[in-house]
Amino acid sequence: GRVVLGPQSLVLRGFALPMVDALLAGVDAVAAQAPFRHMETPGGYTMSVALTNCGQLGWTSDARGYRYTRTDPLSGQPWPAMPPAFMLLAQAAAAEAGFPGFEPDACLVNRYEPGSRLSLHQDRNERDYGAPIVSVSLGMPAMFLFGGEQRADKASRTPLFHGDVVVWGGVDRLRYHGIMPIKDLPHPRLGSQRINFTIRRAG
Ligand code: MD5
Ligand code: FE
Repeated sequence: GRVVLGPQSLVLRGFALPMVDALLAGVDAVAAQAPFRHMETPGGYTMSVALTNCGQLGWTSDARGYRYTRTDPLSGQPWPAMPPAFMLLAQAAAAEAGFPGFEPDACLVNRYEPGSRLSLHQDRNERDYGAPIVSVSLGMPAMFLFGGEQRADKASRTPLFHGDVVVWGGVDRLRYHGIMPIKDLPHPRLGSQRINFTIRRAG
């Protein structure tokens, strides 16, 4: 089913389930080339979420700030190519949500362990806010927080489950959002972790 989060954002429940095998193989291939790591924030904290990237551009955080780079700072090599299954799924979900012609060039892959969280933030390092962001959730469930355009705006809570796909765009693109600390509810396939990847047009 579909759950409306906002005027131009939508949860597609279970949309990724038919492709889970290919998606997990893609995550493993990406992580083999560009391992998950805990990045530093400009404020001096270490992120509780481990992340990596694939595609032409990858998101990085360090003491200097947040930005997209063409190479992995750990290896100096280009980020791994975006697995075809990621691209196909993202384009199908975007079209389904009313964003035809999505041409992503970046994918940020997050790995959560019990207790990992992502505090309220906006995604504003991409060049063109006209393109949507497509997010895929795998493994343990999470409680997604969805606020407004101001940090202080009240946030709604929506659970996200294995196989759910969310599409954000248009007027909802710059809304604050986050993930509550993950509870340890081991998943039959992925154990005590949650994988989320977000497919974007960054450049
Ligand atoms: C996650 N990831 O589940 C979360 C939520 C991120 C991030 O927030 O930046 O990697 S996926 C939700 C999301 C992503 C991008 C934009 C918006 C929501 N949004 O505009 O609300 O790991
Ligand atoms: Fe985000």
